[in-house]
Amino acid sequence: MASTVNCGFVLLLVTFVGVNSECPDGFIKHGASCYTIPHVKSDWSQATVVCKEMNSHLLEIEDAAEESFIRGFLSLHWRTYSPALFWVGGNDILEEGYWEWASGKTMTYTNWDDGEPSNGGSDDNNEHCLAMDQDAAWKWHDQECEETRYAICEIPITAVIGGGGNPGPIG
Ligand SMILES: [Ca+2]
Ligand SMILES: [Ca+2]
Repeated sequence: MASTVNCGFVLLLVTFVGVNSECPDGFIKHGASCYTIPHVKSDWSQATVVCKEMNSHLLEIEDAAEESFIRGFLSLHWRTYSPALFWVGGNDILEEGYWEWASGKTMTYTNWDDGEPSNGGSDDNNEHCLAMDQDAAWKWHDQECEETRYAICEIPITAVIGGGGNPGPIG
């Protein structure tokens, strides 16, 4: 009787601690999200799939604090990526000049580099995906979605708590 009660208590404790303080393996926590950059290069569309396969989505930068964290992360780790070019979830694929996140959320915070988004200039008109590159000091650029970059992936903590990926201990 007593051991059954203890077992239940321990399981509850493990579950509680797990959902509140842990990101999935390989992700690091900042604010209300977990982040990772897999060492996998692809075009922008495939980058959304790379994140989805890790139960995450392509990064959505929602304020200066989040961008500051990402820039710090990139500044520490960009040398392990070659070339140091990265995809973020922003795009104007559906309607030129209307930038939104891959989830469909409206983009409320932006930090475009001077002259960006350029849409490739008057000759090309084909840049619809948001990139953060080391050679642009991480300032936002629109680039051709077919180019090859690394995906920056994000999981909101609420999604981790909500589960879907992790069934937890078997009772
Ligand atoms: Ca565009
Ligand atoms: Ca551009």
